[in-house]
Amino acid sequence: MSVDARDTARPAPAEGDAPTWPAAFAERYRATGYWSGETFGEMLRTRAALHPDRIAVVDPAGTGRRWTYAELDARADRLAAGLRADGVRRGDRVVVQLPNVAEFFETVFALFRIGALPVFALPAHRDTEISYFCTFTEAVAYVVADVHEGYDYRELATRVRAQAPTLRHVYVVGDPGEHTALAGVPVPMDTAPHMSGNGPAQDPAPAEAGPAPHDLAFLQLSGGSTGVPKLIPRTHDDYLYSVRASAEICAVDEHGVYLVVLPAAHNFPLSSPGSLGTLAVGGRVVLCPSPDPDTAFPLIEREGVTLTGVVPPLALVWTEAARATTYDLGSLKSLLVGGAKLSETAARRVRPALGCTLQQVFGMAEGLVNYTRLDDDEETVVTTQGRPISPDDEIRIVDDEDRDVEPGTTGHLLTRGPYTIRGYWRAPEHNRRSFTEDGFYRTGDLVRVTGTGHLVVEGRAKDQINRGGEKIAAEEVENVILGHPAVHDVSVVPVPDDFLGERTCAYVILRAGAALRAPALRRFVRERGLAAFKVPDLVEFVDAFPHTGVGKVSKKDLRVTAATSHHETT
Ligand code: AMP
Ligand code: DBH
Repeated sequence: MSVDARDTARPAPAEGDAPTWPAAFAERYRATGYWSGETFGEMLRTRAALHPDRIAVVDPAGTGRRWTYAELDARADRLAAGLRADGVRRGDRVVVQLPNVAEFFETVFALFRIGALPVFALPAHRDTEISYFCTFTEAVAYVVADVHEGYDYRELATRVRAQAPTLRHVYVVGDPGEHTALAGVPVPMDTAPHMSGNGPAQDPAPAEAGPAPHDLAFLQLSGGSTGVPKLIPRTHDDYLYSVRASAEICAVDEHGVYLVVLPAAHNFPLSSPGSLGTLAVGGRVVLCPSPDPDTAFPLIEREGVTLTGVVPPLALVWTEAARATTYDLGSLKSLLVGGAKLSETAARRVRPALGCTLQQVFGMAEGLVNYTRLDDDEETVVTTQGRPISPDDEIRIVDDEDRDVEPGTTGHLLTRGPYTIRGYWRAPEHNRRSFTEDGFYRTGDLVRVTGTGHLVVEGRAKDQINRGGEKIAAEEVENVILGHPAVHDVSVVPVPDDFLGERTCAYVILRAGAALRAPALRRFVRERGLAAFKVPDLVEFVDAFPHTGVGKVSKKDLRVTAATSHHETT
């Protein structure tokens, strides 16, 4: 079926939510075959038809569940029918905040089939972030777990519901409390018959046709550098290309077993090559309820895990734990490490400790992902952050005036390509700053390119803290702290940290006569309902900030101060 034929059969989603690729680029990406004209819903359908009985998802929690491709496919259809009956429509937004449980895949594939857009929240997000996602995206539904790691998401949902007028449904995995159980979403009678068999379900009725491949599939989150997180609109075509190409680069095939160690909704474990890359080639996805070696190592042995992705601090913990472990990690072929810079020292430890290949991955939810390749020499693997997925990923390294720097020199990384967005969702003003006029994304990373085309991350120009792979926009935390009555001004900067790479330090100027101690300020941030990883690790009270020549607060100088001064533990 041609893309055009589909277009006339259904209404297009709201125009203008996000800039897209100019027609000439889109044509080229289709002609080269990067954009294959398939949706995620169709991808799963195809896999389920090819090998219905192969295991797709393993959720070891509780008594353990193993869903075959046919089962995942049928579950996605059944839930899609139920959600449709509840009024969830193509183009609607649904905030999904689930831990690493099998229902994550049931939910997102159901939404993919409807053409409703999951908004991928992280389990760590709290009132501030979730209320923002729900109101800004005008979400119609919110999907949560009941209780996870001692936190009751149903109570969060109750509070968020009171704030977000568009939110009609809260679906809960587990005990729903006052909300609706995801497992109890009723299946309308007329769709039930084809859901009951083991085989793939029939095509849905034309009136409820799903999305086109060039439609948005979901909204991913950006770590960002602004007061509120930015939403990243990814299409079926572009994302499916990036996950398939990633699977190829990481040599994942139907025998691949991927362990989801990081939160399942994060772009790295979702797509690099992640769960979706693994499902796209018929492999097996194993959910890891917690990233510690005591949980992960037994699963690696039992399930014969062949690859997984972790952030640098976790890579350190794992290499340390591997020395003493009694579990057999022999099935592990490669460990992907990314999200933050991996030191060369840490990189050198991976192979000896874990007996597997290291693949560094430097990626971003906005698109561009770089991998060291399996046939790269050891020096390249331990000293670079890889090279782009696609021959059509365009890379520019520029100075502050957007002029190309000399080859091999460090500068700002700009990129454009077949799976890098052309703009954030509903953010026209921000887009003018974050993208060049000819559509390059300003990554905010300072990078140099080696003679072999590998990228080395040398620093960051964006106002962000990278806390072991968890990104914190300084402005978001500053805005919350400014809400404290005793605070006159605040500046949040990174402090180097041996384990996390960076931690956050809030420099605070108090109002004249005001008294405030660090613990009280940290409690204030937490109580405002910000994710715990955004609560400043350190708080320093000062009388003034260093200023730049034009009178702006000099974060550069503050960073140096933060790096060189002795901090009291707060
Ligand atoms: P986000 O845009 O929130 O998806 O975060 C992506 C950012 O994470 C990149 O722009 C980098 O700043 C950082 N990042 C990801 N992987 C690496 C890596 N391997 N080394 C250094 N920084 C990384
Ligand atoms: O940090 C990231 O966002 C990231 C890291 C590695 C990412 O999005 C990815 C790989 O796809």
